Amino acid sequence: SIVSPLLKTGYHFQPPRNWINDPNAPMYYKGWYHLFYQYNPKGAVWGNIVWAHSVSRDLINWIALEPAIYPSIPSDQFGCWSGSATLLPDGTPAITYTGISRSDINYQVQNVAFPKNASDPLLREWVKPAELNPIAVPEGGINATQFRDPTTAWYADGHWRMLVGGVRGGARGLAFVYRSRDFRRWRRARKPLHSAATGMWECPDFFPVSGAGLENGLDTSEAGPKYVLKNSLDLTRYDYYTVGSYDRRRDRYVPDDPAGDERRRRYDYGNFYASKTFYDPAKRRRVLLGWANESDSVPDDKAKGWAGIHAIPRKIWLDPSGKQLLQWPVEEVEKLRGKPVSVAGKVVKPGQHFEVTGLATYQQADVEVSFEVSSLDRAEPFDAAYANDAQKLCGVKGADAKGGVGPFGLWVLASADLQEKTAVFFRVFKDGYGKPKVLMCTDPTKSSLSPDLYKPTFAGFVDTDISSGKITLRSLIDRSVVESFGAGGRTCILSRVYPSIAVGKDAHLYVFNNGEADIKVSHLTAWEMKKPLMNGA
Ligand code: DQQ
Repeated sequence: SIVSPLLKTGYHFQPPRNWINDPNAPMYYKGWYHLFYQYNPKGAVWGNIVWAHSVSRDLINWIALEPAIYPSIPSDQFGCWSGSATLLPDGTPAITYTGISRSDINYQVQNVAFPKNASDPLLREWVKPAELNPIAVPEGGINATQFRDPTTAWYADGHWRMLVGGVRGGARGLAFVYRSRDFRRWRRARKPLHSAATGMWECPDFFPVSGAGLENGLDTSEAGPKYVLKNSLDLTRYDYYTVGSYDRRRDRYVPDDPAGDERRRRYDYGNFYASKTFYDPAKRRRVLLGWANESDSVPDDKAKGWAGIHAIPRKIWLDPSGKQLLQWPVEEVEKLRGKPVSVAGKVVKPGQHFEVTGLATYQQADVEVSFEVSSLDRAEPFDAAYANDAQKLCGVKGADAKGGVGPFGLWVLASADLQEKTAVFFRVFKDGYGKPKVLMCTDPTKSSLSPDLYKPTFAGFVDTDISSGKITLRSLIDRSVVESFGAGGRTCILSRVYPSIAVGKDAHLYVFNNGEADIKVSHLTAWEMKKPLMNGA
């Protein structure tokens, strides 16, 4: 293989081998975090899907258990696809998930499973009551091949509700609402919770959030001042969300922004899909988990023997503006921080860069930087043609394209000769009214000399006030993944890269400035990251 086995991530969630995709049914139960995930026990490509199962005390150290949900009844005999957990009023969990009941057309139905022994905090065994399953079938004209991924249910006014993703007329993505009094018999509501002209919705997620700027999470059944609806668009393979209101009587959701479904945001502007949140009562927070696919080739995945990781769990809450979410790696990841090095008050002149030194390697590191731009005067004019396409803009103006204010940021997983480097950076423009517009990018076009890699440039705009000149960046570097949080988690970008030289001790870290304005690194700290327990790997 051209891709080195040394690129296997260390502190991002993954099993020792084989294919993984969506996180399923995350929950906190009797002192343990449970995470199930779509898994192929037989290889490093998608197929033979079962629910693998891991448990953790801290969302960072993981212990692998036996697969929990696997084909065993007629209504899941050809696959156990994604689903969610709901904690019932007596404290026991229920899992709802999609089963494939016919192999010829991937016929999809929804099933329910309960713990065999609810007093086992590890929830090792699950039963699927024959008299209940399937709990929902694609009746009434529903497209049976596009009907999946039940959400965590919530309770209101005497009824449970849960969503199932689907599509109408081939083009209108939607979230069906199912209601139940007893969590056993479910009935579809006539109208979906919401729909939009986006194509199929996979893995919907719907949850209340506390008021603007409040960090505490809400249980899925609590009434929130605001709600978030997320769906994973099969067409683009990205996760989108809107913030809005939920009418509990009518079971309808309305985005706050009238153009909400067109102006929807992404959790992550990089490689991040099929995500799901859960409420963590232990720390009163809502946590987001997501899947990041590989971007090397399928033959490489087979040769490596593994494919797919999960992003670092992120705490999420509503931004003070109320318009978007903020995301931040769960605080527990900081337990992995080893030796730090710091830089303070260092100015980077136009066209200059410097290396951050002092750690043995920068292949697994947590880096936090505060930048200060000397002046915004030289910001380039913003071309409104890119208003809805940050990624295209960054494709045109990559890390090496000289600018006014920026591009400035980090070169991570860089070789000493800079032949290989992944750039994570900002670039500031000025719109027609002279208002600064901030772009955040990850440019992996120089990340590897290896052939046959998919190296998309990823980018998002950052809704932050940069008039003071200040902006922060955090990057979690883990061998073949770079997960970055701009401006305190306003814009996030996860990117997979596969360096061929910038591996092991040859992975370096630099700060660069390709703009015309001086940039000051007010503070930078980089920590070596230790390896947690990772499913026995
Ligand atoms: N992955 C599952 C589906 C889901 C898709 C199958 C999203 O349930 O729609 O592995 O990645």
